[in-house]
Amino acid sequence: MQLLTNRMWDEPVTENPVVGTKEIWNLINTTNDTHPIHVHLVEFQILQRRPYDVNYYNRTGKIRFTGPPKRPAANERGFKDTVRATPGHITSIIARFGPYTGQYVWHCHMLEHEDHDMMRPYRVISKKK
Ligand SMILES: [Cu+2]
Repeated sequence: MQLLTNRMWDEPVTENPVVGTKEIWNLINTTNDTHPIHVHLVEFQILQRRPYDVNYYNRTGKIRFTGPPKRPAANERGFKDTVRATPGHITSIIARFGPYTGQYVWHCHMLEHEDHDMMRPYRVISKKK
């Protein structure tokens, strides 16, 4: 089964961005498929895709890059709600989370994937006082 963050849909939230702040999310694709990853609520920009050693990562949990970062194509440089996470790459996106707090989802947009179980909740939380 292909999962996000190695977790099932109904497991506790693991991503908790603070409203109004920016986060970079690194999508580490360990599969042989391209996954169109869709994040609800926000529009994001694609920073780069960088090839890495998938086998080494699967063995050790550590990142070893195998080449330089690649900039997104011209048609990918605007604000997006979905990004292709290509195999063998870490795809980095940046988003400002808001304007609302609450619970949203992010998921692979391939129906067979999102249904089994490539969909995760995330929560935009209030500013810490
Ligand atoms: Cu997928």
